Order: sequence, then structure tokens, then C-alpha cells
Amino acid sequence: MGFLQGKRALITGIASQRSIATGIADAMHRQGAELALTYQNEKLKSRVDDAAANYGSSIVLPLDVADDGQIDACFDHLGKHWRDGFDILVHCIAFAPREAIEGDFLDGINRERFHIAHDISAYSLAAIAKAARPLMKGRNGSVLTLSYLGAERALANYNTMGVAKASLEATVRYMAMALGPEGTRVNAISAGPIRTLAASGVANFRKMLTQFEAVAPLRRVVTIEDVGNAAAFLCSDLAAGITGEITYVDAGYNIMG
Ligand code: 0WD
Repeated sequence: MGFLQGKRALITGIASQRSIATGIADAMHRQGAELALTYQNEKLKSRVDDAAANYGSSIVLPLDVADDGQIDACFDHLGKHWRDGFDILVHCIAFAPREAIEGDFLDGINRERFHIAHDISAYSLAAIAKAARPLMKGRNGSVLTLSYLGAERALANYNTMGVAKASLEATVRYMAMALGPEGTRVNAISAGPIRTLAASGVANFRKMLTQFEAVAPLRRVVTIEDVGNAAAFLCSDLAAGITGEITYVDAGYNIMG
């Protein structure tokens, strides 16, 4: 029996088979969780429908986090399927305009790009958790998001997304404080670089992977399976004492000087 048997999980951010959200959904499914999935737009719907079929899930809902109406509708619908609530909310969503994630930080930033990056990559965590709150209350549930080392170090090209990830990590701590008294934990995984659609937007990503492998103590990059397994653990009762934490799944890269 898997360690997520009896748990219900809503997973956002599946954009392809390479998405980190796919690795998390696979791991949670293996551990016995019942899954619901969201898709950002009609272009991604059929892919997410196929993924849901693989997991034996019939709950597939539209969710563009830029749209408050869709956030409300998503959790209204979910409450109709899972009337007595659900246990796990996985946030695997980020976006910044390309100009804001390449070259000189100040050349690339402006008010609108800053706003979009923070809205989609950081505020959206609070927004969906707020909508999910009544359905998750009192179930020893868990919220999980994905961050990156650029939140705390100045890394070439990550730029405005690094600032948004710093905001995301602070949001994790404030949400942990708010939701802890009702039994809900909130954590982030800071993943090492993985080649996904979102990563292909970051300039010189391939070079970054090569440098990463040379420096990381495990001398390898991490996979979506690595992140998925850690996510399944953090969202399970095995991690009942962990909240407000940023857990590195990065082959040890962040400890190196
Ligand atoms: O190296 C990496 N790939 C790392 C990713 C290292 C560390 C962290 N992360 C983070 C990302 O910043 C993100 O928060 O992991 C999370 C998942 O990213 P991913 O798996 O690398 O990327 P991808 O497969 O592209 O999924 C991200 C998805 C979007 O994909 P695209 O590429 O189509 O933008 O986020 C979703 C979308 O499906 N997304 C949205 N979902 C709902 N509403 C929105 C939106 N407005 N915008 C983007």
C-alpha cells in the first residue's frame, strides 16, 4: 500500500511529459493518491486529459491563474467532485516575459514584466491556496510549490524570476503561519535545473546544466522522478512535522561554495 493511499491531490502545471508536475503526479499516483489535474489553456487540455486517463482520474479542470473567475470556478467544481474536501495542493506554475529572464537585470525589467512575473509565479500560490482553504481545512493536508536557487542567489539570466521566487518562498512561510493552526502544512521544493518547457525560456540553459553536473556533489542533474518522490514524501503524513520549509532537491548543488 502506498503512503498516499486515501489522499486526494490537485496538481497544477502539467504542460508536457517533461513537466515537473508530471513527475509529481506520477509519484503521487504510485503512492496511491487520487488525482485531479488542471490545465492552463485549451492548447494543453488534450495533453492533460491523456495524463488524467493514465492516472484513472476523471477530474480535469481549466485553471489560468491570471483569471480570478477561473480560480473560483475551479475550486467550486472541485468541491462538487470531492464534497468532503481534499488533502494536497501542488503549485507548479511560473511565468516571466522572456526579456525579464535574460541579459542585464535592469535592462530587462520594467513595471509590467515585474508585475506579470510576480502575479503568475508568486501571488498565484496564495490565490489558489485561499480558494482551496475551506476544502482543505482540518484534514492534515499539504500545499507544495516549486522554487529555484535564484531566489536567494544572484544567478545569471534568472533575473526577475529570481525576485519572484524570493517572493514565492516568503509566501510559503506566511502561508505556513496562517494555515498551520487548521492543520495544513505549506512547503516548497527548490529543484535543480531540469530541461522542461519553462526552462527552455531561460537563456544559456544547456550550459547551466553542464556546469551544474560538474559542481553538484552527486555529479548529476536531478530528474522529475527525484522531485516527484520528494514531493510525495513532503505531502504525506510521513512529513507531518515539516512546514514552512524550502527543501533542496538539487543533487547537493546549493551547499557548494
Ligand atoms: O529547471 C527547472 N525546470 C526548474 C523549474 C527548476 C526549479 C524550479 N522550477 C519550477 C518552475 O519555476 C515552475 O514553478 O517548477 C515549476 C514547474 O516548471 P517546469 O515543470 O519546469 O515547467 P513547465 O513544464 O513549462 O510547466 C510550467 C507551467 C506552464 O508551462 P508553459 O511552459 O506552457 O508556460 O506553468 C503553467 C503552464 O502550464 N503556467 C500556468 N498555469 C496556469 N495559469 C500559467 C497560468 N497563467 N502560466 C504558466
